[in-house]
Amino acid sequence: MKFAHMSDIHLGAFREPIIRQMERQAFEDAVERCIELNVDFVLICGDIFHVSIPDLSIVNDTIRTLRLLQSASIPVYAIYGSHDYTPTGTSIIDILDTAGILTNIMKAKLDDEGNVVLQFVTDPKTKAKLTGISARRIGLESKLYEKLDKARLEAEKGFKIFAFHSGITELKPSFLSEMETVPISNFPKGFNYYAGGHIHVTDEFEQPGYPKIAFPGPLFTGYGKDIEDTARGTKRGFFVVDFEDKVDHLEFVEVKGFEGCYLSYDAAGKNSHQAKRELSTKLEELEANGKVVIVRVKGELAGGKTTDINFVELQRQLYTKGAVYVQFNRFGLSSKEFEANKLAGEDPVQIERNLFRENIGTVKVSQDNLKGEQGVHSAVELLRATRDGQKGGESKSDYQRRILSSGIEVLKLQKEFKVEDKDAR
Ligand SMILES: [Mn+2]
Repeated sequence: MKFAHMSDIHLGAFREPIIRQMERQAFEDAVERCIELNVDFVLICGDIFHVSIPDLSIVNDTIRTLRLLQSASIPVYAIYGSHDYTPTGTSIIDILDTAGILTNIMKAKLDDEGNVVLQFVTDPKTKAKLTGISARRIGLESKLYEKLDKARLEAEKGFKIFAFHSGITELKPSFLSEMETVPISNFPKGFNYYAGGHIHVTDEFEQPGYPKIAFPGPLFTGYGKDIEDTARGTKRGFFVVDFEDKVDHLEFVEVKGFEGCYLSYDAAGKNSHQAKRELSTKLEELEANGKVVIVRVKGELAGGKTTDINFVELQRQLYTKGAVYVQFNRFGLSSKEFEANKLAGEDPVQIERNLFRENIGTVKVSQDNLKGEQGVHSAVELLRATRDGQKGGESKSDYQRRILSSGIEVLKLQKEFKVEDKDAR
């Protein structure tokens, strides 16, 4: 018996049509591989979509792809990720669950003492038992782990899979040191397989009491750093897990989303015009045809402004050479003469958090949850809530109401604040 374990597909992460097409194709390729490999079921551990209410065209394509599995009688099990979870309202994952396209395996209840009791979903064919914990608002799922009735889960017999969408404190990669994580001891022991999501690095681990913990990493790419890593040769894909009464074998199945090409250029000590000329020469030497080209430019210019380097022109140069998509990563570029507003960090969440952290002291409010580190949290969450754009077909007033209520929820203002509902009157 075998199942596929994938996560962090991030459908809809890119705006550019060409990358969007690759993203869609990568997911379709993955599904087709699952069918060829004759897996018994597919488990997706969160972030299927990049946002909780994606564009309908993306939903439509995704359903079409997932229907291929349905036609092949391969069930799909899933949990929410941090991206496709919504604190208010209904997530697209709920809709797919209701439509029978996939099964959300997080079935949680609270008992009288406030403990979190999880139910198992049994796969009809293999009798594998699945349960897990979806991601919640940043860090909130760690509270669920603390209140988890582990003994009940541990007592259950059979082949058991625990799905989660969180980092594990003991297994956190160094570049994600800022990320909130859950200590391994808060996971129930003795499951046969711990199916992870959220960490965008492919890896597998063994810990005492936790025989196999695996993160497939993004199937395609989610953030800027992902696409850079892929362009540099990091393999993307998913795991296929062979099992009987325990895991026999774990195999990584590669899904090639695109051919990549990467250049890192250090402008340190050059003036802006030298840097521009040199960079242009180096780009000319790249084999860019048919490839996704990622260029990282860093270092402190000895003279001139960073804006003297015309990146639009350099981009055009690569497109002329046949590149399918070009991205310049230049947050590491600065100038001795002109101090640009520069923010350090690898992933967007970290950059945003650093920016809020630098400025939280200037915010004068009475609520404790808006001050200090908690205020930083609230700000990150509020930004995430308000970033969600108006959907096709959603009226302006519905959109305003949705964003307003997400904002109120994030800032924990429900009790003191009433939404004016002009249309309802
Ligand atoms: Mn993700």
